[in-house]
Amino acid sequence: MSETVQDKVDFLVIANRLPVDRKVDDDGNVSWQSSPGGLVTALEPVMQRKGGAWIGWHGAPDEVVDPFHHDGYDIHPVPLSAQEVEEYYEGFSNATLWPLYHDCVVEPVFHREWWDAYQKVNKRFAEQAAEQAAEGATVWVQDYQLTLVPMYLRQMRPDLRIGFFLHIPFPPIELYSRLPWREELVEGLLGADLVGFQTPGAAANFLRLAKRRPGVTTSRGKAHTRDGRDVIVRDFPISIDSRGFHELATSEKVQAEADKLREDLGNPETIIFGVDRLDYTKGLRQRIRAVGELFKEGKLDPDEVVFLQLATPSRERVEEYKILRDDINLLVGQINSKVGTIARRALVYRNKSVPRDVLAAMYQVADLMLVTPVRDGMNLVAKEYIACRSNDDSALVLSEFAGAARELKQAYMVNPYDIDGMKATIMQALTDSPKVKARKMRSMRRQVFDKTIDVWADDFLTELEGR
Ligand code: GDG
Repeated sequence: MSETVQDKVDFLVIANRLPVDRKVDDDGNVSWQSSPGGLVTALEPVMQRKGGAWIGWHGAPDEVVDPFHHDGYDIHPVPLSAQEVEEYYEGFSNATLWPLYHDCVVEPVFHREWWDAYQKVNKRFAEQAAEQAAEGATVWVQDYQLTLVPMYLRQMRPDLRIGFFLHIPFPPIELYSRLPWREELVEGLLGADLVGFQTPGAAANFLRLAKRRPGVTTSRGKAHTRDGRDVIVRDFPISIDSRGFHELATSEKVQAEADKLREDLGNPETIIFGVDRLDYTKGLRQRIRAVGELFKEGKLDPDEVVFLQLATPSRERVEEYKILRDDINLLVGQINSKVGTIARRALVYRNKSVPRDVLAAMYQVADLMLVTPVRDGMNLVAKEYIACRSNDDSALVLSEFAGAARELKQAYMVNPYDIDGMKATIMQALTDSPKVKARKMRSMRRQVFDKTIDVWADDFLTELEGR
């Protein structure tokens, strides 16, 4: 395959961010390295096979970066100004749509200037794709930052096959209807041939809204548009590179890392673990409160049990995230001042990201995994734990409000708003017999190793290209 950027391609992915991170060495030489996300792992082989291109922002404002060839496919960086990052990304995407789509767990903020920027940037992404796509190409648009792209792209290039996948929940009509631009976003998605969601419930919520558009009718899993097209609407639950995670977690390097980690934590009998982006949708306040109370009440003994919580910094310039960070720091401080000792803390809280092998080691040592979002599209952490942890004497506590709860039915299910219920379930997960836990783990492992990220990508593209 050629090493130069192609003029036109048959397969394009459009996402807010590129799948590569820039590295600058000591001599100032610039190189780009694949960012190790699930989406990249799933789509790289597809793009290499089809000769594809990825369109997205490279992460630095006010800078134009020329397209380049990377690892078998083309990269087309889309420039964003500092003001656009503030208004389109931090504003409309992360302070309007993100909370609105997560059941308004914090109040969504509506600003007309943010909406203007959102439209402008979505148009730019669509224009870039229209330029790069060969006749009849397949274009796969990712996530809530780019909801208008299918509509713009169809106006520019009706010959394309356009798919859209939403990684986050899609809210019920009663909440969605607050959005001043609710019609426009529904029209945006109806520009696609296929709209995928994480769960059937999200797909049903969208179909209910589509049906309200003038001239649009719906029938099982389809919206029929004014211009006579059928838009398929259904769920495609996303997954992970299960084998890749398992191999990493059982490698010698990670085993050594796991031994070191256990030692660093003071070789406790039981390790409880949580890992999330520091986001208010992840239920951290409730989770930390529940575990803190169990320590305070003496149900968990700090001489035997450690709760390790990793919270990866996220969206730090958005107001609600600053508030959350301060709240959690305070809560952790309060708990640790009452239980445990300075030498041995009950709650080990780390507010920084770790390399993937360290994360795999954390999954490996975790006897109990807590995944308790108040709302989550899927939640990959739950699946990663199942793929990495090889000991059968393990348990996953999972919120019923995560998309993953539909598939990981054998998890210990909780309602994160019910702190007493969550405490009781955590204790049950810790004290159930090894036989019960082993049965649950085996069943969830089957699920996670059967339905991998490749299956997800294949399902979506087969449906899209079969049209
Ligand atoms: C959105 C939706 C949906 C976290 N800390 C570190 C680290 N991570 C990795 C995890 C996992 C990923 O980040 C988080 O994925 P989630 O699915 O849990 O959550 P979101 O970021 O909110 O993702 C979600 C997902 O899209 C996919 O469609 O499931 O519902 O909200 O992979 O492992 N990775 C490393 N170090 C860390 O410190 N290396």
